[in-house]
Amino acid sequence: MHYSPPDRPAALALYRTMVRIRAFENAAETASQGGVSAYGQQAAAGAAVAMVRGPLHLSTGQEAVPAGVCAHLRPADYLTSTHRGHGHTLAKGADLSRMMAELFGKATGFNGGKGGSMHIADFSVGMLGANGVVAAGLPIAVGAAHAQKIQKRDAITVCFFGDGAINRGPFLEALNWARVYELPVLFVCEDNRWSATTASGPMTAGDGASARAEALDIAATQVDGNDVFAVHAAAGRLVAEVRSGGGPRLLHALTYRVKGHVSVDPAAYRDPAELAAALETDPIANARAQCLAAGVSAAELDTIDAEAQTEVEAALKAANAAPWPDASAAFTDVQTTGAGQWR
Ligand SMILES: Cc1ncc(C[n+]2csc(CCOP(=O)(O)OP(=O)(O)O)c2C)c(N)n1
Repeated sequence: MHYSPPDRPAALALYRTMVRIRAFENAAETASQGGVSAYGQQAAAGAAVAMVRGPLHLSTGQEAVPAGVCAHLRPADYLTSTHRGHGHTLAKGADLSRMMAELFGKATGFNGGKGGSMHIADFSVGMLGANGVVAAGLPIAVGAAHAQKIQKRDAITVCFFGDGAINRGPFLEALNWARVYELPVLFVCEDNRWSATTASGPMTAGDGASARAEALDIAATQVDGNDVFAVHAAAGRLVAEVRSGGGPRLLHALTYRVKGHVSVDPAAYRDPAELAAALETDPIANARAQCLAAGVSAAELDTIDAEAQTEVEAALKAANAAPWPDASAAFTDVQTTGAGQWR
C-alpha cells in the first residue's frame, strides 16, 4: 500500500497512543492476577489479592487501529466501542487514571466503580460506551450519527466492532440504515481473526466486512491494521469523506488478537505457529522501526515508553488509594424495574 507517512510530531503522537494502551493493559492484566478470578478460581494460598476482578478483554497487538483512527477525531465526535475497548477509550482521549480506577472497582472510576472494563463510557470526550453485547455498538453508533445529522452538528461518529460482530444481525441493520439516511458514520472492523474461541474465517460466508459493506453500496477500504501509519492514512481519507457529508464508510483493519479471549484464557485452542507469525508483525515494534528509519532517535522513543510507564504506575497507585464506592451508591445510575422486592 502507498501512503504518505504523517509528519514527525504526528508520528510520535501515534506511537505514544499505542504505548500508553499497551502499558495500561499490561498493568491491568498483572493487577488481575492472583486472588479470585472472574471465573471463581481460587488463588494459591499466599498469592496476592487481585486488584482487578471480572473479565478483561485485552487488545494487545491491536493498538494501531484505535491510534490511527482516533487521531483524526475531535472531542465533539462520538465513538462506540466493544468489550475489548481500553484502546478505543484511551485513543479518544479519556482519562487513563479514571479507567484504571474503574477496573479496580473504585469510586473514582468512570462508572463509580460499578461498571468495570466492559461498561466504561466518558461522554466528556464523546466516548459513548464499551459494550459487552457483540455488535450492539453498531445500532447505537447509527442512532448517534442520525442525531448528529438531524441536529446539523459538525461532528461524526466512529463505530468499532470485531470480525465476529459482522455475523450478527445488527451489523446489517446498522449499515443499511446508515446508507439509506447517508449518516456521518465510519464503521471500523477490527479483524483480529478470532471470535472468542472460534476462528472467524471458517464461520464467515463470503469475503467479510468490506465485501458486505460494498454490497450495501458503502465504500470500504482494507488496511494492514498492524501498521499505524497505514491505518492513519486510510482513516484520514475516510474520516474526511464522512465529515464532508459523503455518507458512511467502512474501514476493515486486518490485525491479530495476541492474547486469549479474556485475560484468564490461555488460548490453547490455537496453533502456536499462528501466534508466532503474528508476533512478528507487532504494531509497536513496526512503528518503532519506521520511526527509527525516518531518523527519530531510539532515546526519544524510549522516553515515550518511560513516560507511559510512569503514567500507568501513578494510575495504579491512585486506584489502589482511592475509596470504594459507598453502599448508598448501589442503587444510583442503575435501571429500576419498578418492582423492588429483589432489594
Ligand atoms: C450477542 C452476544 N453473543 C455472544 C457473546 C459472547 N461473546 C463475547 S465476545 C465474543 C466474540 C466476539 O468476537 P469479535 O466480535 O470478533 O470481537 P473480539 O472478541 O475478537 O474482539 C462472543 C461470542 C456476546 N457477548 N454477545
